[in-house]
Amino acid sequence: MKTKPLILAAALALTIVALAATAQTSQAAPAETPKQHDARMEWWREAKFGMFIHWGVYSVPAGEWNGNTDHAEWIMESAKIPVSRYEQFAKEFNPVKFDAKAWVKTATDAGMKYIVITSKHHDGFGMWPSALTDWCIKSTPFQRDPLRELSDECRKAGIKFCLYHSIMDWHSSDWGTRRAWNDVAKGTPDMDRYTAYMKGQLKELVSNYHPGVLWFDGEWESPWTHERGVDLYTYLRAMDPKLIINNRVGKARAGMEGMDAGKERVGDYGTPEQQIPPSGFGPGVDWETCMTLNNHWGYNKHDDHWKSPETIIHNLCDIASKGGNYLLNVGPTSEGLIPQPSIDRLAEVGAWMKVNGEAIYDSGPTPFGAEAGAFSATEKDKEGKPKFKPVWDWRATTKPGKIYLEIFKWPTDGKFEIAGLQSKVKKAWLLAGHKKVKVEQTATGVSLTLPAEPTDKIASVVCLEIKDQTANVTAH
Ligand code: FHN
Repeated sequence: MKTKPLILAAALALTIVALAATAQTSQAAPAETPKQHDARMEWWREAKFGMFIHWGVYSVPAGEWNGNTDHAEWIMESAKIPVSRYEQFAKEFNPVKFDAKAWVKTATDAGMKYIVITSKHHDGFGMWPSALTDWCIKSTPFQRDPLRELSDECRKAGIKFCLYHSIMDWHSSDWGTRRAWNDVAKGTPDMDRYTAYMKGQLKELVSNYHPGVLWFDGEWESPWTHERGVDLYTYLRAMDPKLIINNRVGKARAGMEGMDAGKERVGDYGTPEQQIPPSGFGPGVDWETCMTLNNHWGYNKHDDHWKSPETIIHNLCDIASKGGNYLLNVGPTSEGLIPQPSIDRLAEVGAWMKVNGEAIYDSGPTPFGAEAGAFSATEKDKEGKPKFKPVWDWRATTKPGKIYLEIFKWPTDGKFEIAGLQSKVKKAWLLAGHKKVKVEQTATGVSLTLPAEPTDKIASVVCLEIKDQTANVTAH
């Protein structure tokens, strides 16, 4: 067979495989080639860092009920509050200090490129003036539209406005698993009627606020099925072909690990929750770790267990080194304020991102394999994965022709060895201050000579400009 037809045959085979792969990850998607899928995901893949906002009438009790102070957005369920009593919180919800511009500034000052805010959490309360129910912001003294104000400010600031929407709805008479304490529900649950109601509300949200992402949640209960997820995904993507939808629209998510298991899957990216996977998932598999800043998603006035800026920045580097996004949560008060400890930490993260964001935004995963960071995990599980959160000494991210080293533990002798790097390093410098770094290519890789002191107490970044577009690395 002549070479040319052979190449054509190979190209055709590759295209068929690629289309099949895309079809498998979003089997219900309107027809979309890999190129069109990449174009749709592009802004999200470049963004890397977003703000999650859990805000609703549950911020009124602020985590406390009958002496228990460990509640938050689940308080209706966790305290089994009769829905008729829970509805009174709406009459007390009047966030007069809400300032969308200030919230967006907190996000952009942190280096965040998108905001995902709860339009409706499991309590069913709509944070916008819905025409389909009175169980929404219309029934509060706060006669404004916070989603309108926030989406407008996001647009002005050039960041993406996105919405979290719970499939499960503890308030609706039609949600399939009715709670005993739902003393306002009428008749018997009807999931077809509920799905039509939810689709109607989602149509309001997509048409009025044009979210970049619909972040579904609350999909785990049995009334929601894979088939309903596929139908909803298809309905929404037809409504807005640019819309990105996470994997919780379907039923394939393997618990808090967040990635799809099995064949019946739908949605555009995986959603690990409160955890960072031990490694990435290879090219074309998108994922985003979501995390609280303290121990609660919704506001809890007693929760002062705040993550340090060091933990947040190390998490951000670790997640980016594995090819993921980081969605970090704030839980505003019923007055409309983001807690000051959240603002303070995010400001410190933003100062780091201002100098080092080049290593994170639009970056690719480490070329050295997920465990090449001299981590010291206390033990490994049966698959050999680190069982407890490993302590990383350094991480790496990439761009065409570049490797970024995010160094957490500064070498005392000034020597930083990179085993296995075969690519020729044309030059290297510290992102902070652009000070040149001496590079020696050795038989086993590359050795850097670093200044005595790190440029940053949390993570100092060295950029290596390499001859190859993609780093050539021998097995680590
Ligand atoms: O039940 C929710 C919880 O309230 C919160 O919204 C998180 C954030 O992703 N998701 C669910 C718990 O997995």
